[in-house]
Amino acid sequence: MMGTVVTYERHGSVGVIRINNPPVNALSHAVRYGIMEALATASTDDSLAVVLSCDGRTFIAGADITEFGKPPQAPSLPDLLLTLDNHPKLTIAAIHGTALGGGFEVALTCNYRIALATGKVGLPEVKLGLLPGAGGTQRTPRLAGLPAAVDLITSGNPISAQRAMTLQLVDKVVEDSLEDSAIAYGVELVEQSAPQRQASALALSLSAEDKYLIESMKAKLLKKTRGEHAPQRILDCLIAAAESPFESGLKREREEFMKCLADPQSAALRHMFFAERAAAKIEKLPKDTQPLAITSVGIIGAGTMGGGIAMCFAQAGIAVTLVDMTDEAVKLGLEKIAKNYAISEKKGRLTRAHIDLTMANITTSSNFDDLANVDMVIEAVFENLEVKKEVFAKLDGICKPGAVLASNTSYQSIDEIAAATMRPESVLGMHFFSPANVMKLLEVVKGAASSDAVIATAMAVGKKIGKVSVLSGMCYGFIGNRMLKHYGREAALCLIEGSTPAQIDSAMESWGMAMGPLAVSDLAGLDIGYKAREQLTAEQKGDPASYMVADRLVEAGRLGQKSGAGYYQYDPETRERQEDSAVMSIVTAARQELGITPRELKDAEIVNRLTLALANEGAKLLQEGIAQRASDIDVVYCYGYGFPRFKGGPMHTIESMGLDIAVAQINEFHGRLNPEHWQVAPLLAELVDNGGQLADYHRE
Ligand code: 3H9
Repeated sequence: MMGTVVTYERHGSVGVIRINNPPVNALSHAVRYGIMEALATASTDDSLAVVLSCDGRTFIAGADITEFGKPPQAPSLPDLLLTLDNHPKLTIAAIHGTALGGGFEVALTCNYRIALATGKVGLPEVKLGLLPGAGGTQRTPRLAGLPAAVDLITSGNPISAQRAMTLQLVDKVVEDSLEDSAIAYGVELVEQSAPQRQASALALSLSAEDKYLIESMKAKLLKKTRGEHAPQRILDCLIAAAESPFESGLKREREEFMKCLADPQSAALRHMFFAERAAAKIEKLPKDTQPLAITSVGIIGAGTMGGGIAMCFAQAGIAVTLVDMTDEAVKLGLEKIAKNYAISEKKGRLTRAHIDLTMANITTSSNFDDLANVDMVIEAVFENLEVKKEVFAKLDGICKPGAVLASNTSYQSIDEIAAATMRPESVLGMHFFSPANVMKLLEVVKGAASSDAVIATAMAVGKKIGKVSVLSGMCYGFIGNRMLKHYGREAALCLIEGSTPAQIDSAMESWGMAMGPLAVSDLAGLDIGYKAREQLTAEQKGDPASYMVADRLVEAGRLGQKSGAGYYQYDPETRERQEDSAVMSIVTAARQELGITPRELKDAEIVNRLTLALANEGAKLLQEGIAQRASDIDVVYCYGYGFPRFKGGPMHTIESMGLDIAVAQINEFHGRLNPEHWQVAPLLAELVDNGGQLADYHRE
């Protein structure tokens, strides 16, 4: 009965409602309907208690995210939970895997909760721009108290079953045999005449301390989750939980949930949820492709980048051999790693025992021959093609057959690097972002000869070390840096046309970017771009208006944060940036030299120019097949370049503004600004003509 996704069967005096909706038992319409039917059956049979449990790898992991935005189908989750809350029999949730979101709300509505010790519970809705919309904001504080509820719901992070028991969100934890234990627990509760405990009936009030906590959390979250709406709405619901009866609080929660659901921020965050998962998939990869086993890695270059990469692997339990030219260089590299870990220890993020174990995974050497037996090598030396080719030729003679040879280059040709070896099929790019131990993005760059197994291996290793990996085809700068060039150019042009560094950065930061483009340049070091331009011809450098100010700053000794000044002056203690009239003098002189009469630029023009420059180039990359799908580009920008996830990345941004509007704006820039910079990407024009969407575009 109940169809295949939900079944109901009797185990003596206990009825068991079992959900089987792989992969994560999400609360799709069929599941909600099935549970409703099963509850109806259980209410009329002679069972004394009802256990709700799940097949497969997890308890219900939440509402079915694919159903959001589609016409609602009864029963809604709130209606289902109303029935569950008022069920005549004693109800018990049996939790394994991850009881998340609506799934945990189902469990919280049951009278009792039993969990496997390995289980986790949480309310991650905030990560989707939502809030728990089926009583989670009202039941959690009633069971666990307001401070714990604030923490759980605003962070969205899951907690262990044990911790949940401490917080009274779970009543019993067992090591194994969950369903049998749940049935036995039901019998035991009935025998003890245990009450049908309803979280909705528990009292909650708002103490002066709670009020203070919520107010301070509001201010803290306003800063930390700058621009995001859901965290503030969550706190409003929690206040309502404490200040009003359950039914009114539930009504408030429903209203706020519906606001979140209709908010473009949630659409963007849900897009990112699926984008991250899609990015892991390699199109046209033969099904039988097996990633190679990677248990040891060699990293060449013990500088900031190589050291950061070494930390990622060591933390994942993979043996690392960190190699540099001299003993002194590797010693310095190792010291830097130890210093980074010491900071994490001081901040309470890592324990000394964990750090010691991690550091034990790293050995150092100044002899390349020590890489003879490693499964993978990642080269992180100076960004120079000739140097990289030399390194790879050397590795070719040393490494065992089948070892994966990866370059961490940000720009250089993987094909030329691969051609320096006799095994180009083993060579590819693995582009980490600085600081490599912090930034989540990994661009896996496929060379013309890279084998399927080698690509699959790099993607799998990326996942193992906690990165979000995105596959990129070969072009100068790959996905991220090729697009960045256009973003940086527009920032520089806005400055010289009449803006200031502070206006440009704060326009982008208010819009949601983690850091404005000129502040980022200061952080990275202005000398890097300067040196790169020195290698280029005047034609390759492009419009002098797009780099003259940056050149002049470097020539004046302003290299960015590292020299205490760049586009800004930096406080030596706090590193806080301050506007500097000396910069505007340089800008004014450059304007005069180029014959530019400054004009006033609106923040909206700055934001539009910078985001459209990114997206237009992104569309070109997509049509060229450099990116597999539009959402991969969004993942690159959100995880590698501080693009706000709640805007969903540059491609989602233009898709949601309307591609026709985006194209019209690019055409307006084409007419008014440098027309060479503003050529509509042919793909965008095609999609507008035939009413297509970026999200559906797949290159044949
Ligand atoms: C909510 O509950 C709102 C309520 O408060 C109120 C309602 C009124 N729906 O991540 P994985 C898919 S909001 C649909 O690779 P893992 C996923 O796309 C929801 N699909 O596995 C993937 O598909 P594919 C609150 C979902 O083992 C496949 O399942 N809940 C959902 O690494 C495997 O996923 C959440 O936010 C879903 N809810 O991690 C939890 N979840 O194979 C979201 C997953 O085609 N889920 N899929 O790419 C997760 O955090 C992780 O999936 C989980 C498993 C930890 C469960």
